[in-house]
Amino acid sequence: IFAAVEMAPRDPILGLNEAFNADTRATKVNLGVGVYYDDNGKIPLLAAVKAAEKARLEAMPPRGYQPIEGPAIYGQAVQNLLFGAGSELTESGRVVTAQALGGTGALRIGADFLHRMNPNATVYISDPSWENHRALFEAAGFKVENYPYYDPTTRGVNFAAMKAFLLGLEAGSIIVLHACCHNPTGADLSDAQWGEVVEACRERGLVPFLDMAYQGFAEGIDQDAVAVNLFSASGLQFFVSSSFSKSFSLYGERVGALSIVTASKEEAGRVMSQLKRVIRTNYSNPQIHGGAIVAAVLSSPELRQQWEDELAGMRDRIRAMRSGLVEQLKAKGVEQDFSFVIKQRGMFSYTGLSAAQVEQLKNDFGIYAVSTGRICLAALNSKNIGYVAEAIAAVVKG
Ligand code: PLP
Ligand code: TYF
Repeated sequence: IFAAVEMAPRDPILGLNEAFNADTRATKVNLGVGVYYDDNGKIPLLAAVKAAEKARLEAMPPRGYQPIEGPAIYGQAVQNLLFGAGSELTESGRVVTAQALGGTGALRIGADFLHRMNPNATVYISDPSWENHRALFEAAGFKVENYPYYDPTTRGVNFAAMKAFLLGLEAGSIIVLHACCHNPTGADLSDAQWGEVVEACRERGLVPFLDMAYQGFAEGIDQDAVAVNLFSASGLQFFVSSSFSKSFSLYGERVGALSIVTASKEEAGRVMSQLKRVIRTNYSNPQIHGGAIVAAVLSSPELRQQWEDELAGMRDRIRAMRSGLVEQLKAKGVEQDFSFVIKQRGMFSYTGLSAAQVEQLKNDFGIYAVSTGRICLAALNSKNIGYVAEAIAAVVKG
């Protein structure tokens, strides 16, 4: 049966973990995968999560099947985060939300649903984008192309090229947009540019798919929802995938959601019926635990406040690591200007390090980064930042 099965390539990011784990050097640092570590290098268990989990364990609830789309309290909590509690959209019944297996699962049920509707549409992702976007939409059956995004000379977005490209697309094209904290570059659109993207989507009849995997990691919950808010105000229909892997530090619980903004309550009913069909044929209904914790935190005013404070703590620590790295590189005599690292948002920086320099970081220092030069700032801490700065200084000075 398996004689002709070829070896598949490893995921370029998750594959790094295997190499990192096999490395026996005590000073090794994993700047590859996008995971938030605290200053002790540990993945935190948030106090708000701990409190909600404790209450659940004490209640010992039965474990029946969930509704296909997850419980209503979860969908409501997700909508409040994205669109604002009491907003026109959340009240209108025009939005459908389904719990999903992380942000990846949300993207995938969205992709499967879209493919049933319009299998011939092309999906456009940013150049560059999260490694899994292309593979995921291709696996759902779509043709996937890039739209212009990052400009290595300015280390920002080439917005003129992006906009011109969008304005040239065929109606019905699906455009995947990073709602905030662009992965891998850390370069986001300005609010005004988001407004222009919304108008381009309207003008060309595009299908916007916002990927929100880092809400709260740039400026704050509401501030990071600018793109979602502008699309909401436009009256257009669009998709949003949410991930709580990072913002709740619940990676392995696989908690996320897909929200689809439709034109009317009646349309929402039809859309949900089809989305449920997609979910049923994939995994039937979502798991209970992680979603129940997120819903409990978001629907308790005290826990929600505690979570927002903890999220702000993660955000501030990443920012401190950004400025710390820039300072230390300067202190180690690096002449190249790295101040762009401070302006980038979210967990990542596109450092401009070449694949050869990344290889040298690994071989000579046991520091693992993605071959594109992407590093995860959230893996730096007060103990390893000096070592990492010294290593980067060594490789850039050649
Ligand atoms: N989208 C982007 C842009 C991401 O960086 C990630 C990271 O994991 C995801 C989606 C997937 O989220 P999850 O880990 O919740 O599946
Ligand atoms: O980009 C990252 O590092 C995170 C984690 O297939 C991740 O988004 C990476 C690859 C992957 C799934 C998650």
